[in-house]
Amino acid sequence: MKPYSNDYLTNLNPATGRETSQIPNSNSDDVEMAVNAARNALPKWRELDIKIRIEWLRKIASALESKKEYIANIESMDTGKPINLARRVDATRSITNFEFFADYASELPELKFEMQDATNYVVRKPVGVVGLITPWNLPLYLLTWKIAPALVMGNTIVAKPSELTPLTANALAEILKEINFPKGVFNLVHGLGIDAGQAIIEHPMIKAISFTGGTATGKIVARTAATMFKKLSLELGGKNSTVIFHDADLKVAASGAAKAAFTNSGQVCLCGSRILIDSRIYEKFVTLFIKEVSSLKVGDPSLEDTEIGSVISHQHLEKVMSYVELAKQDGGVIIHGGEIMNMQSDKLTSGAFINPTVIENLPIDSKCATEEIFGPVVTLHRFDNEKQALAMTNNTEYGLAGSVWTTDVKRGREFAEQIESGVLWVNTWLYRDLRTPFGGVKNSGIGREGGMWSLNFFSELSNICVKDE
Ligand code: TXE
Repeated sequence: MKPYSNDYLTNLNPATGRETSQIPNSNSDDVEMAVNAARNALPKWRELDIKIRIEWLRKIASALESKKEYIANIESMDTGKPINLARRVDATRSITNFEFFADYASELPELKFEMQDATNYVVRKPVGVVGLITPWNLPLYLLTWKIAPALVMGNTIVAKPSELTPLTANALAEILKEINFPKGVFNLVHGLGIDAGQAIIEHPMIKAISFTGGTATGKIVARTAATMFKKLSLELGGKNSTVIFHDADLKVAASGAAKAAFTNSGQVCLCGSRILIDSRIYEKFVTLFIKEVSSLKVGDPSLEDTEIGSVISHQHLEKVMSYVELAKQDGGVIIHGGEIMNMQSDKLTSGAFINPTVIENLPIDSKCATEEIFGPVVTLHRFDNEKQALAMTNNTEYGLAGSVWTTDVKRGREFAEQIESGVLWVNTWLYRDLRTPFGGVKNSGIGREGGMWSLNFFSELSNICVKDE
């Protein structure tokens, strides 16, 4: 769609540095047009029987399924993540998001509360036109995680993906056209956060904002949306701990900790970027952990056996490497990686590759151990007892996720319950049941997504109390 500004942004493949596309640099005029389309489509869409909307979710899922390989390829191209990760995680979960909310919404219980002489009927209505703003790390996965519940609850949408990763959102919009999805129900706007993004946040007709991205941006979004009394869901940054107790199965824990640290080059808000290890098994664990990290294949994301691709951009690479430099100044000892990787193949010489980096000997309150780096960098820390481990785990301004590794699962669960975070795992990581509440506390955001929490966010509940005759 030609933007009013007639201005375009160049989109790059971060692994090769090559241009992949020109995307509209849309502004508030384009957002106005998108909101009008959403508003005009709302009456018909919201009046549809929910069963019809559920059928549409299933049609979208099967259309995505038929294009899964294409989706995986362009997601890998747009983000620099390995093709097998884009297929196994991003493309697969994007399809599952539609299937899950179709199933979940078809089992919605009727909400009724009986009194002695009256009955309360709870009616669920759509919010109206909703704004979805998403980041570059899991582009289609996080966008569809919002689209599916928003649609099934009868809302119409204005969505803006990150300007760094527009391709799969665009592909979804094309697919919706191909399956004759009702016009105006889903409206995609590309462009910068400060222009198109800000215009979405500010638009008075947009009644709810679901945002996933950085904490700093989350603050800006909240400032605007809160005073307009918009419903607001903020999924922000994280600085999550991986806690290794002395009785853990160290081989399993080392493999789990490496996955939690370096999946998607550490660019997942749930990544375990600070590893807290019982002193008694520190050396044994670190040896096993470094063996896992050294075996990770960093390379061309388009190759099936690549496990670590590029980071999202050179700008982000500079940010991540600035933390590595800082770590050295703070007395950190780099025991793996720590350098930008100059890839051999010509195709990748302009890519943004960082060798998975492991740093020890840093104080637990150092910047690298408490600020979100959002790259393939982890810090290792010792603890002598559970009390100390808990204090270390909770001493960040974030509160999103964490994992605990121990063969005493009762103790592991009790420890996890004391962590000030929203999403915790014991002896696993990123193992997800979509019915569960997902989200964080402190600077990791407000609200929860998933199952009933998503449906409640994207609907307004009214209670009708009827007195018995
Ligand atoms: O997020 P941004 P980015 C963290 C991580 C990362 C940082 C920045 O620390 O380094 O956030 O990542 C739009 N009004 N996470 O650049 O800048 C923007 O265009 C309205 C954690 O992705 O917050 C994009 O579409 N919108 C996170 C979206 O907000 C605005 C995952 C996110 O951009 C805006 C990704 C504005 N003023 C990054 N400014 C997680 N929790 O998963 C920007 N945007």
